[in-house]
Amino acid sequence: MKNKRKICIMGMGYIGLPTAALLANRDYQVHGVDIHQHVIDTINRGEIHIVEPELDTYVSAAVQSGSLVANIEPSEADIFMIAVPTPFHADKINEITNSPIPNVDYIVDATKNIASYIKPGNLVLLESTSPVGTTDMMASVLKKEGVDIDSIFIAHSPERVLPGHIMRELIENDRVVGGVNDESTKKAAEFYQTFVEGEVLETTAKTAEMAKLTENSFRDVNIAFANELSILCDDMDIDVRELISLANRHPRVDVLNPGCGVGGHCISVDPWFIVDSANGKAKMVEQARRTNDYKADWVVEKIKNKALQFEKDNGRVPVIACMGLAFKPNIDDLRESPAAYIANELSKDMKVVAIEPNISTHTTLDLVSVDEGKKADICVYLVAHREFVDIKQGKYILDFAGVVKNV
Ligand code: SAJ
Repeated sequence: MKNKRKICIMGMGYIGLPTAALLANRDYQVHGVDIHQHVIDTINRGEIHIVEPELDTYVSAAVQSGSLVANIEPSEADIFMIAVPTPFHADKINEITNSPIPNVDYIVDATKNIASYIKPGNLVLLESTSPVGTTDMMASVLKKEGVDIDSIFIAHSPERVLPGHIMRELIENDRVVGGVNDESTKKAAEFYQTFVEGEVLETTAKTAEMAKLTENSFRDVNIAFANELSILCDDMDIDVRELISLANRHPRVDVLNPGCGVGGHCISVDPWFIVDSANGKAKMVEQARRTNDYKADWVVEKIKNKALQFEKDNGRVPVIACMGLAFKPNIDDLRESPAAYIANELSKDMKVVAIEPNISTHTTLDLVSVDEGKKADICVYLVAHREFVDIKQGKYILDFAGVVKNV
């Protein structure tokens, strides 16, 4: 058997696991690391702990062939990849912009964890979406841990795959790669070229970091425009989806879809990384974030008003069915989900049932089936899951997800 290149991937989440499974099926020997023992056990059984089309097939094949092994500890490798979350600090706020502060502690911890396994000639990659300067910071952490950073290669290549299409996009998307120096950029680009069919675009680490934040902020700003339009149209009694489909017939206009807010661990988070470091200069990026967050509160108010109307008409408080909790259609991911936020807010003082076909339990909400949900007094569409199509229209239906046509 020929010698496979070894890769140690830190973080077996939405990016780390698909990447590990793909590479293990592409002639790499993969060592996957996670801090949760149940994640390790699940992967080593050839199973998955997240919902992502095709991922199960890749993981079970990789584990069966022995080319993917998960462990709580890192191991020696030719390539190290860090794909851990970058959340916010729970207890700190940027006082200039009154905005959340990115928390890169998981990156620092993962970097410290791999330090003693690194040997000259190794390539260390950061894939986590990160504030500008994080790759350089990672290099200084390695240096402090005693790694001779002049003898290794360090680069950032932000992941940019769309949940729901990860296995395809990992291969097909163009990839931005930026090293802490030219040699690192070259080494990292060579690695990505072994499995990426899109173009591998070389730049610096800082530009690569900012490119990723730019992509998600671009989308956030454009969704904020759609969400603002939906609020204006509601006042004007105009169907916003009809309006947008008409405006989009202009050859240079492409308005996105309004929804109940913006969620997920990417678009609702990453723009704050720009705001945090911009000293009040990232005005449009900041306003988009606030508009998209406000949309969820606006939806809560709309539902409460509908409930009052029901009570007036029927002399009793309604049961409200929240259709969808995930942050977008046809996934099980509830991270930063505006739909889950809305259902939780309503359940504080109203009778709420939740319908989320992609999960089986919820800690705070009462989950019922799609058919049960349809029997509720008020049906609120928060996410356009495929199970929700062809739903009846009615007086007590609110559609924030574009499920019901011409309500
Ligand atoms: N949304 C709308 N209206 C739209 C499109 C999306 O309200 O027209 C909402 C969704 O419902 C969801 C949120 O925006 O709540 C984000 O969904 P998304 O599908 O736009 O994006 P994500 O968060 O699943 O993935 C994004 C992608 N980035 C871009 O498209 C620029 C993906 O390529 C990134 O890899 C990913 O973030 C990431 O990991 O950063």
